[in-house]
Amino acid sequence: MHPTCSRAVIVLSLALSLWANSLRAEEAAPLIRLDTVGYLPAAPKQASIAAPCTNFVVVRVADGSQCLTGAVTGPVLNQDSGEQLYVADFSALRQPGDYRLRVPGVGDSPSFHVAAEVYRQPFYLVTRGMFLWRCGTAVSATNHGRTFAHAACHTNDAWLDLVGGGHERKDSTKGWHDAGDYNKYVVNAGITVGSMLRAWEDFGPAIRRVKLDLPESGGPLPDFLAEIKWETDWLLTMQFSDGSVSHKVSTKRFGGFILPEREHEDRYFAPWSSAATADFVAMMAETARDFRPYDAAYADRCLAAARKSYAFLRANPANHNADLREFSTGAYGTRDADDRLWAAAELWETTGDADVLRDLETRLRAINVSVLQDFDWSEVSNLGVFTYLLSERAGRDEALVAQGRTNLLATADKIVQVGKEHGYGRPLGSRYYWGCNGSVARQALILHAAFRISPKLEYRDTMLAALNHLFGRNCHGRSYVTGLGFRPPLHPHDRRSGGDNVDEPWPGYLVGGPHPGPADWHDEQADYRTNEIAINWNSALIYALAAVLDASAQ
Ligand code: 9MR
Ligand code: ZN
Repeated sequence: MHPTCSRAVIVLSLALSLWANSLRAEEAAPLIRLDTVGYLPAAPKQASIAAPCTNFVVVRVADGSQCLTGAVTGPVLNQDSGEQLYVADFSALRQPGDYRLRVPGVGDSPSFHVAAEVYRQPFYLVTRGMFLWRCGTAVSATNHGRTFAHAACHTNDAWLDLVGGGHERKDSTKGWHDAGDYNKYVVNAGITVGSMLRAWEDFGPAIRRVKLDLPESGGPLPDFLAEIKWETDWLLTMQFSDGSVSHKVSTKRFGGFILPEREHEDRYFAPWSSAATADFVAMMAETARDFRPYDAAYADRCLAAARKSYAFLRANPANHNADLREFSTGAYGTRDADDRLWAAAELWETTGDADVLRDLETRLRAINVSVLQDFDWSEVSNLGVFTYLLSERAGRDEALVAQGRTNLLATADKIVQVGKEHGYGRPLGSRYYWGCNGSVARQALILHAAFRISPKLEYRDTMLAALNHLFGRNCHGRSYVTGLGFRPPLHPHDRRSGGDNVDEPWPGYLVGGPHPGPADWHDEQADYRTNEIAINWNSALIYALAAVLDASAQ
């Protein structure tokens, strides 16, 4: 090699290695891991520190002044990550402001807020995420000076070819895109709408105080319900004339990373499934009662749709999975027992129908009114169990209610315990799977249901711990929500974020989270297993944030 040339190679490789080092340095997780969004004034406040240390100082961002000092505890081995972790408890910090945690010998943490409204803007952003997922219309939002927008998309939904309708179209526009992909799936709508309506029923007054700046704002519906209606309007199009419900509207294959209005592949109604039909009943029954005060005609329409599909299910009691062989997009295949239980619970709660109550209680007995520690789209029995246990209707089997309450409290206590034992306060412990971040957030539904029958502070504290974890008290030391907190995901598996020209991802989205181990999260667009976003996970975070919106209710 020519000497000049070899010198050039050396210089180049030196430059490359420096660049690689700086990249690595930038990618190293901060060693002080805490909620980088922030804390309510009266909330417990803890950081996990992954380096030897003895004491900590809380400093004000504004002037560097010290406002609290303390000794750390530990180290304790965190089983799932294998790290020796120290804990700084700075719960005594109650004064609103912007702070950092300084740990001598380790460094400064990312900054965080303490404020009564600390979760208000996150709630706004994450709920606006649902608006930005709207299909069939143009959407636009500005965050931190950047505008995220797309034109009206998928306005031709959808073809009936695969459901015996010939090469014809029937309207199935509106709804939310499911996730990083643009398809629309009824089963995943189930847990999503179910979690959001539960939030409305549990925290409606606090939610109403947050203006969502929707096209419908100022109209007859509260903003939050107007957003949900975009989805339920679409769901109504998924019901066939016999009462069965199509499993999804989808392209046959996943499309590319382009904005949705550029996707022109044919989209088809999939055949019916009993799980989708049951979830439809539950959602429509719940929508009917929650919308009734604002739009009685819509409530009537939803209730009629729910009754019709419920009658279909009673006449067709066997589990029926949709034939999806034409598709390679999301399957959301699931057995229907839990969905049927949820359907009966919501229809009974809305109507008080004794026959539906009998069906419900038979199903509750079959599962011993058990309450699961975590749940997502494939396991919705908890939603039905909570509706039953928290109902004010007469006529329930009191022994069953007592059993259910005992189970609920035992599960909530277990979640509290698991969170306490985890090095990052993660109430899901060491369970890591596809979408586990959503399940961490969704534990707030269980904890709040328990809180309603036994108002223990530790149920609230564990909900907050779940938020702390998702916003940075985790082994990455980063926020898992786009546009929020410290070093949030920049490359989520999201076709809009990958298909526009904006240098940041669309904001307000919780990524699925690490698995199979806590360190296995990669902020890369290609990593759909850990870095995708989805309506069901966001809905859980919406619930968890709604639960703590109103700090005065703590
Ligand atoms: O959330 C779903 C997860 O539980 C499954 O394990 C996974 C594989 O079937 O699918 C996930 O759902 C995806 C869906 O199938 C298509 N849209 C994106 C969803 C989130 O990754
Ligand atoms: Zn669309």
